[in-house]
Amino acid sequence: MPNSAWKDFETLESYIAKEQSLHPQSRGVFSNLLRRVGLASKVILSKAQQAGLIGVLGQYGKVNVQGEQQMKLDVIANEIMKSTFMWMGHVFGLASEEEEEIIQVERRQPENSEYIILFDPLDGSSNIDANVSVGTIFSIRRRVTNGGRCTLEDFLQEGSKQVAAGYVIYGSSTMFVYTTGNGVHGFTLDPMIGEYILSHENIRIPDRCKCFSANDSNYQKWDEPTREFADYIRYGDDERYKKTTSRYIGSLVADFHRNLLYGGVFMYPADAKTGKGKLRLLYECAPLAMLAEQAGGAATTGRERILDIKPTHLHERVPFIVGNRQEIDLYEKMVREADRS
Ligand code: AHM
Ligand code: MG
Repeated sequence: MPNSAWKDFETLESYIAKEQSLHPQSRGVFSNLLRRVGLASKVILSKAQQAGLIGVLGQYGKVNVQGEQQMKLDVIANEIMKSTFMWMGHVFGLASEEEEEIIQVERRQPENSEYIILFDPLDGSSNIDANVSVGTIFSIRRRVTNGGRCTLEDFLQEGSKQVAAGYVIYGSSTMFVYTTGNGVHGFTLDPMIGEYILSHENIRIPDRCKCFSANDSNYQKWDEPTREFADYIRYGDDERYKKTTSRYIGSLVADFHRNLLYGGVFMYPADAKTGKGKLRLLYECAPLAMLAEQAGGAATTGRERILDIKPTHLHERVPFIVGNRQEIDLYEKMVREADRS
């Protein structure tokens, strides 16, 4: 068989269309939104691949050869995400880690605009100078108000109300991973043809705790049950953790993605003094929690399921422990026991 033989691969486009055809009443609006995330991610990727060059060129007066102002990559990624959805029908509002306020999308017929999109345009960007994997996280929800403009209320919804969530990881290969509540599916970008190809259908977190992921330098700041949990997994005698290894990149999408494929637990718990976590609920924790649950895992603060939290503000931070169901149950049990004593 010659190497050039065409094989009919499942692309992101065709897969989304197939999922849409399961809902005959669907108008394809939502499918279009997902496709646009795919498109935006390719534009972000093209910029991320010039990361080193942007830095180098930036030293010379911060203006590139085209005479454009040099910008940090997370700002560039934010602009790309905004412009991708700003003029798209049916999108009513946006929220981004990079923007203090919600972004209104002006509509002549607001009654036809039923979706809002939240995103972290380039998570882990502090690692980018060291060529570490970064990612774009997104969450799609239906608006809940019916006025002419979207309001904060449209955004402050529980994660359980998400209609889709996912991320793109820009790593040794680029992958688009998403769920619409019907399993988790992963697509790998074939750079030669510029298409995402289905490579990981119906991802399930393997039932083993291969990786334990946390920023260990915070150990002294964690509360007692959290330290107990970390010690139990890392140093305890439980057979299940004999082969567990510590792995922490410090880039959420990359840490989450590895654990999704290998099994394990990632945690960014609260600082015991402030009671606050670091990661943001609406566009970091909730989308990853939906993916984890759809893959058979779970996500918690220790006291509450992440998807049940009713946010009170846009950039709210929560403790975030995510991974295999068994480890999340164990952590919640340790927290409950500590609360009782
Ligand atoms: P960012 O959104 O500003 O990139 O910060 C979030 C990142 C996550 O990617 C990662 O899990 C975490 O911060 C790492 O934090 P730390 O350096 O404290 O371990
Ligand atoms: Mg982030």
